[in-house]
Amino acid sequence: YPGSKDEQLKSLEKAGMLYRTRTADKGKRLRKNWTCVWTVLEGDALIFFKDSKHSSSSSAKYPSVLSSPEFRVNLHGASLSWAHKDRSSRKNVLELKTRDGSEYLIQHDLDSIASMWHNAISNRIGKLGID
Ligand code: I3P
Repeated sequence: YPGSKDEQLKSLEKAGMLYRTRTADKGKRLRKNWTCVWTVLEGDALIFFKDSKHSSSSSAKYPSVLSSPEFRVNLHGASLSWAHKDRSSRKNVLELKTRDGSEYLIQHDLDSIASMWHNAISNRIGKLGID
């Protein structure tokens, strides 16, 4: 019902195209592989979809061509910050670290869009944290 926690979380859902690379998997460093991915912030997760070909023009939150997400990142206990300049030569890079030691860089050339994701994800992490 309106005003409930579920309702509040739903109103904060975001989706869009982002550049993303994973830089660590449970503490193990990985070689960067920047990919443009359809990204959805939903509930306690940030979901990255593999196939972006048909997603940008779709108004659907989940592009219908996609069967399963590539990565579902659990935001419980995660931390998000603007990446230090030495982490990437790209602009507007966000660094997301999960509780299990995985790390992702997410990036968008437009300051406004990068800031929107920064605010939305930090907000979400904050809301999950006080449960
Ligand atoms: C990497 C690739 C990445 C770059 C990374 C390079 O080389 O050029 O785009 O990250 O820089 O190592 P390769 O394709 O050979 O793996 P940025 O675009 O984020 O700068 P890094 O080693 O400084 O992370």
